[in-house]
Amino acid sequence: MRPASLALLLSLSGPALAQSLRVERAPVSVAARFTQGPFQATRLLANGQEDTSGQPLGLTVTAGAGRAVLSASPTAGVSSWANVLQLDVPAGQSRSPPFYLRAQATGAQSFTVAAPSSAAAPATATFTVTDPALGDDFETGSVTLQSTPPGRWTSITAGQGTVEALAAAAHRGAYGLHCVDPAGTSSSNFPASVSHVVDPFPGDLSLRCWLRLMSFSESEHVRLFKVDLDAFAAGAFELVLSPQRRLYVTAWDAQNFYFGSQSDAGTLPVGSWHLLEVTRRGTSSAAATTDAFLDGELVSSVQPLDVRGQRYGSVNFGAFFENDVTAAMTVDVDDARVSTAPQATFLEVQVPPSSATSCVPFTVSLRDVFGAQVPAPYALDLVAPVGVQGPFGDPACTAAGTIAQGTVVATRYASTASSELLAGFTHPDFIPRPVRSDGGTSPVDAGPGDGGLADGGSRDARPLAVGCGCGAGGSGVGPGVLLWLGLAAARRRARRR
Ligand SMILES: [Ca+2]
Ligand SMILES: [Ca+2]
Repeated sequence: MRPASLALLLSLSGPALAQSLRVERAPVSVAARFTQGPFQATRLLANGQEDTSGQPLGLTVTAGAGRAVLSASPTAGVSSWANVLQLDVPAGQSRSPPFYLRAQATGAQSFTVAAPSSAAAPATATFTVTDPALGDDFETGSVTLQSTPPGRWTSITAGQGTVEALAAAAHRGAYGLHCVDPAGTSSSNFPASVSHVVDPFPGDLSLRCWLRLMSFSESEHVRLFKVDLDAFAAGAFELVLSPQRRLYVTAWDAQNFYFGSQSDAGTLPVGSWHLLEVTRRGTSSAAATTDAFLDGELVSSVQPLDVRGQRYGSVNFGAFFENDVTAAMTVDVDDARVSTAPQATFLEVQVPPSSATSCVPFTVSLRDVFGAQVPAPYALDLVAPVGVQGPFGDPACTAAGTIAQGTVVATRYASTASSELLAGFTHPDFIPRPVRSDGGTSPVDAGPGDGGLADGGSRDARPLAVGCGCGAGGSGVGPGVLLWLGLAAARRRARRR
């Protein structure tokens, strides 16, 4: 992704050779608490060309106090971040050093670039800050923020191994993250992972990625996801792969006591892609839950803990930590995402029962593991099943039917001789959950106001209402129904512990 160019024209009066400044930055909207950038200021001649002939030019970059902090390095300690940053455009050069931003509050924000030694009026860049979130499909081919083009992560920890974006590691798109943790001999316990150090924040947090375990020595407990606290006094929670490839989640409470169990952990197969998720919810109460899901099914849960007061300091994916460096693992990661709310797990396709035309409508939505509808994290191009043309965006089946980022429920159309095939639309980032609609309620969550988890209902208060699966040719109980009954059983097991 190329940085969007935002022209900040500063009318520089006086003798300065620079006639204007331009600031380039990546997104128009940024996520709070995660490092954004790099940004760079460029001085331009009056004709718009870069000015490489000028004298040194001092710049002051200012973000609103309490709203955002700035730094010349994405990996510098938290203390080096401030809301005012001094930079110099060197003599004979047109560009400032790169600089980085951490927004601390959501909503409309800005930072200002000024050249105080000149008579230029300050110029302001505005952007929208969303809730804390990080997403990387690795399609830049880069990993860290300081790479060219920039990746998403503040650092790589490779120890004696390697961490890089490779085509062979892609689950979706052109690149994925390839992490090799060899059988080491040194004392390093940080084998092969990517990290993002965040401006500390508390609250609910969900992590997910597609992961393919290529090899594993099965001799050690290795942390795949790890969320650490800002003080590094202890972790917050983590997903562990143990020697029999059992996956289980662990967590620390507010007193730094450690909880976790392999008793009902799921098993991660070797050589195939799987969707791994860990969700922490209820952190404002004395009973936060931390659950791990394998391909949308609950596989491990830590008993409710009081984690109030914890503030997250970093998130990590890959092979983050092992007690015994002789453990070895190679793992591929793609579509890694972090957010404060549970994320999309399932792609649900609903087909109305009476669709006899050649251009047939159907609805598409994404749901999290708890059944709530969630917005599309990016624009979705669905994959049509064999024998179906589409999806289209119009009832005449003529226009492209990409689903825009942020869409919650979309109606799309497809050309097919049999509407039975429509439930076969897929997207590689989500678990398919085809539903034969009876024209009534959705199978899991009727949406806002139904008292389900999306409305703040309690963990197990959600009625496990399921679709009837009774459309033409339906078996009566579809895979989605079985999946949700399985989740309910897993929850009951978790409660019994
Ligand atoms: Ca990718
Ligand atoms: Ca190792």
